[in-house]
Amino acid sequence: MYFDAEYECMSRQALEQVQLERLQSTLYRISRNVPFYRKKFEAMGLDTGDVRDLADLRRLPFTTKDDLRLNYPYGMFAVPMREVVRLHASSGTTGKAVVVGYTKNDVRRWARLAARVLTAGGVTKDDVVQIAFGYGLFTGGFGFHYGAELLGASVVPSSHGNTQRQIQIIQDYKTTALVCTPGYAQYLAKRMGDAGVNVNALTLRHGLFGGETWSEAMRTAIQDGLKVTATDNYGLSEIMGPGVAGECLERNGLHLNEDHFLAEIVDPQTLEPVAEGEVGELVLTTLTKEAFPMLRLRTGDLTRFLPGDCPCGRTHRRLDRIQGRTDDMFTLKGVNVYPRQVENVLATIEGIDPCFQIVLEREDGLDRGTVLVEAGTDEFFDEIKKHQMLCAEIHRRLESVLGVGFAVRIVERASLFDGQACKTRRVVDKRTI
Ligand code: DLL
Repeated sequence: MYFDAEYECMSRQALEQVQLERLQSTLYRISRNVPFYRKKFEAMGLDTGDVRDLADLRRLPFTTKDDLRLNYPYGMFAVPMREVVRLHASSGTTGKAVVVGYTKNDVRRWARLAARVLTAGGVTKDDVVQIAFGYGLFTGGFGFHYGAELLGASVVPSSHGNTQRQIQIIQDYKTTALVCTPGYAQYLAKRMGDAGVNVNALTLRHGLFGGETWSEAMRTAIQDGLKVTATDNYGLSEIMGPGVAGECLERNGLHLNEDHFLAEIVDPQTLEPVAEGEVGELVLTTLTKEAFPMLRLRTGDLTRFLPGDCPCGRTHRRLDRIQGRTDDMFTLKGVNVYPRQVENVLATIEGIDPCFQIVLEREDGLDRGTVLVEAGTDEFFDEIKKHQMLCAEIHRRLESVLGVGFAVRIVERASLFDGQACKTRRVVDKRTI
């Protein structure tokens, strides 16, 4: 089953023609409307009209997350605000988020691409789709919501959290498709097991999971635990949100929606393309985005193109699972976190030293993050009341900036910092996936 057979199963030749036309029109628009790109083109002596071949993409400048930070909030928008109908945001590399905008057409296309991913994962109009991604600035909830509605499925916008209620909804509303992070799916399976829920009696059939790294072992555990087909899907706010790439029921890699996004895999050091099939940094160019077009965005995600055709009939190339990051970003419960954001928050708080460590653990399928910080003085460490208040304050500030909660532990002076430098690794990820 395809949502958009004409495009999803296009011949390579026809696809490349569509890509080139869309790239040219994107370049024309951004060179007129986005000063950031116009200046770059001028500095490189590049006339966008000279891009006559997809291979010319390599002559175009990259966009980095720092570029987005410097253009906060609306500097990269290619349309006036009166044409923007939706805003979302995701973590930037420091305290500032990356704000992304959508025109009416962008929202419409986004729904179509999310519908493609849902269809590829087995969802039809007959499904009851429970979306347990956060609804808000995060793109996961709304992105899938509009896609599932467009398909004609019955959408349950349960949003994230409140696991007991999620389980009750699965049982009572007869959910057939579950959409959330793989970590949360695993946790749901565990909680259902603990509560003695008979999973075989549930109506669940399909699970579509994304937003964070996972593994084949986790796929097997979720498929067994929830009795669903578990497919991976990938996306990022800067490019659109979910709907960029998704697995079909063959579960052998993520079909990239190549008629809307051009992908390159480059060596993160040299920025040259890696050899076919090798792992490198995924670089994406949007071909149809109006409000927030991106040229050669360095995603920071490491992956590779998978060889061969897929038996499903889709001709779009497949990406392997995301295998890691080129930078120190990590995801906790699907939320992206940069250690520099934590550092920036801690720097605003008195009574602690700047050295910190983030410990990530997974217990019973549920991810937990703890921030260890050093007390500023010894006396302080002994005053329990003050100590608790400080922990609560750090927790509150971190949660409000990062959008995800961390436990906070204040540790004795000099346990992390030796007077010269931090003695410990900043992020200790003990989660096994
Ligand atoms: O996570 C969009 C999304 C929502 C995708 C729901 C899929 C499902 P951001 O918050 O901007 O957007 O985070 C994007 O998350 O660069 C990856 O590092 C990571 N990520 C997203 N999907 C996957 C995945 C959404 N399937 C960042 N596997 C990306 C591994 C993923 N990492």
